[in-house]
Amino acid sequence: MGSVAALALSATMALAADKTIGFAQIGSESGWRAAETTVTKQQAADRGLDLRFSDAQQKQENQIAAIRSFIAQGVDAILLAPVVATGWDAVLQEAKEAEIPVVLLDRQVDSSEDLYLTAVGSNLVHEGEVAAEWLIGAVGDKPCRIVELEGTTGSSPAIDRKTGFENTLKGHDNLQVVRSQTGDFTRAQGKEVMESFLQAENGGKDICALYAHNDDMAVGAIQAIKEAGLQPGKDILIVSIDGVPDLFKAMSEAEANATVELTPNMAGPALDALDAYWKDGTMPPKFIQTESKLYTQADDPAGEYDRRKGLGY
Ligand code: GZL
Repeated sequence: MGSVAALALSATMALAADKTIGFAQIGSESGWRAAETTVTKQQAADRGLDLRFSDAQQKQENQIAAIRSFIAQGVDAILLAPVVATGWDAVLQEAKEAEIPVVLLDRQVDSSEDLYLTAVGSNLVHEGEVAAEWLIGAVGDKPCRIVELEGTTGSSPAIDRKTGFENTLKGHDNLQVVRSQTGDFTRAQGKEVMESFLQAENGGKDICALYAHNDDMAVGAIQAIKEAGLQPGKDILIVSIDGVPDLFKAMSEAEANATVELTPNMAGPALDALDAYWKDGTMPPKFIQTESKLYTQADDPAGEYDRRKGLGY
């Protein structure tokens, strides 16, 4: 690295080195969430930042308490992955009054934009559209009864991924969502709800496809489908979102069909925006969008599994 670049890096490190960040994480409900935590801690360490971490066990009240604690500690910035979209106005107002910038990661809030510096995330509606477009292509004009495993009730991914999927199905009357229920983004609940869908739908014989708002619920559902004596990926097509290693493993065994990738590295763009803001007051855009890429069985799922399995999922 040239001396100028080294100087710039050390200047950034020096700038960041005395900064403290509070990270109010949702929990560890999915492989993707675990990877986001791993990557965020690494991104902070690479920048010489002091990261204080809180795991809210998927409870909003715990995240709010963590934010208040970070404010009391006088941190320089707060990262928040908001478990649900509503109920943040008061605590975000307190952070604003304490002049502590808040950056949202991977989910959105209904609060006014002036209560956070920026939000880093995917286009959640588009993810639902990509999943629906794949299924429309896979099914053609065959009748297809779809069951849907929704994410955490009231979370922006659950709301937006449902919207994108169902809007895209409009006009394709042969495809119909016949049952939809939350599995709270977890494998265990994905399996449990899928068992009830199978029971309600003639042992699963009347189900053509599963749309799961994340891969972990899909992996749980795959287990339930196999226990019901059916072949996931064949008897019941499976499309989901995240791109975690175990979904690629299932695809490599033809037990799943497609996933829309969600990068676990939301912290990189978030910390870059904070660096620029601290350096000279640069205001980032209110939304920094990450990529959404579709992977199917044609995209070397075994290789993708090998590439991803060590990345903290
Ligand atoms: C989406 C993110 C979701 C993941 C799930 O941006 O909030 O939360 O898709 C995780 O795996 O639980």
